[in-house]
Amino acid sequence: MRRIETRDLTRLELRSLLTKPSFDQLELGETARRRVKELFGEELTAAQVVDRIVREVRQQGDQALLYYTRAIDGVDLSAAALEVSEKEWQAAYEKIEAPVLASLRKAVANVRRYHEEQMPRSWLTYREQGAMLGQNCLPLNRVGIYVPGGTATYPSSVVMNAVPAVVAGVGEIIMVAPPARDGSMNPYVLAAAKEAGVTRIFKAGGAQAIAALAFGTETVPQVDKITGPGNIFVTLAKKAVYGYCDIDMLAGPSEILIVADGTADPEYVAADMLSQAEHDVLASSIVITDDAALADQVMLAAERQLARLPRQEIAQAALAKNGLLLVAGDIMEAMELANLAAPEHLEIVTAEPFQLLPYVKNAGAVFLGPYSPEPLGDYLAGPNHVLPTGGTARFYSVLNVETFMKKTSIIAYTPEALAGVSQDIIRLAETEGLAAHANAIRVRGERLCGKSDRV
Ligand code: HSO
Ligand code: ZN
Repeated sequence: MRRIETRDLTRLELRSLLTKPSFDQLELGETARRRVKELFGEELTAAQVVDRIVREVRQQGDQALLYYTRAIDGVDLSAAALEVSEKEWQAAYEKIEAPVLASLRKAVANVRRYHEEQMPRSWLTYREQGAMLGQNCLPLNRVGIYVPGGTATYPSSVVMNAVPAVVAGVGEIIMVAPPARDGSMNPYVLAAAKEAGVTRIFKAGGAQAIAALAFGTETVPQVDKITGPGNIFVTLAKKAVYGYCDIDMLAGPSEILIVADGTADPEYVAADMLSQAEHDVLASSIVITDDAALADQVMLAAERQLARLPRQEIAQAALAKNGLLLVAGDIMEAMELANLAAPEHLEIVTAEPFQLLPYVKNAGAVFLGPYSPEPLGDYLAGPNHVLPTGGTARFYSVLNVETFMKKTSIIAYTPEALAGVSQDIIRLAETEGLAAHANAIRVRGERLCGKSDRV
């Protein structure tokens, strides 16, 4: 982990240190490259692999989906076995511990309660002469949720994706997740899906699952929007199908940025840094402080705590690559740099954290004070943990109820109200050379003002 004083760096150096778009890392590692060559018989980039898979699933449906499930996940399924049966789903409850189920239920309840507050309202209002204008907020009809496999199989993410969709009133929530080699699904993920309100689950992962959701196959229904994080193939596939259906965002590795002053406990700060570092070797954990001694203490505490972690190797690699202790001139400079980084998670651990809140311009989620550690938000507080990464908090929002809704505007004019604006519309239409537009107003002229000036 590096320790740097901001006064030793130029503005440009600071910027490049703090802003690393996740999509720059969308390249294949050595093993993946070898696997691609085996599978396709030639060297392809990740984007080329995804283009091919998406095209084939779009054209051949189940056949291509099952082929890639066999070739990539090593599971030979029939079309009939793609969907998780109700019996298989229920059996998950026998495999999980009662206290885990109880905690899951608590998480679902908190997440639901929080998201209910976000529900947008439809509205209708009056304008001059009886005109009415409004906006209807409608849920999407059917959405797809992607759940990754491997070491990133998180039941909590199932809850975070599905519950806002349920609150929004989405008709059907289709979940996809890659099956294990023996064709089974993670029982915690299945139970979380049931508790959260998922409608159907299919055993499919990777770009092939995203394509199946976007275009539909004989077995997998087509959805209006796909949410949920995934690996490089999933992320590129979401990019490729965007426009055919909607997507939430392009998710990258987890990030935490902690703004701390001398009042912060270095053990807490180090623990919170490690909580994100253990997600992924590409995760980023940054502390910005105005107290040089705190930076030194955090460094020592992180080393000590790291040695005791089961996922030590991952966390250590993450800290070595993207771990950073920045010593700033004062706390306002720290806030400015935090906004530049636009982190997924921003913790403010200072004497008066609320006083700094108005200065937060770019962050997925903000955690205030020493008793709001990031994992509280990951699991239980209620706000969503699907957040913008890679600096995209500059323009993306956290996943929320409106992610699963769309808005339709409503216009209802009376003859008097239309008469009042006819001349303006005609003038604007004619300025654009659109005579038929102008005429749609003119033909109503007789009724509107008692005189006929139809074309
Ligand atoms: N911190 C992750 C979400 C997560 N953490 C799931 C634990 N489980 C999002 O950046
Ligand atoms: Zn986490």
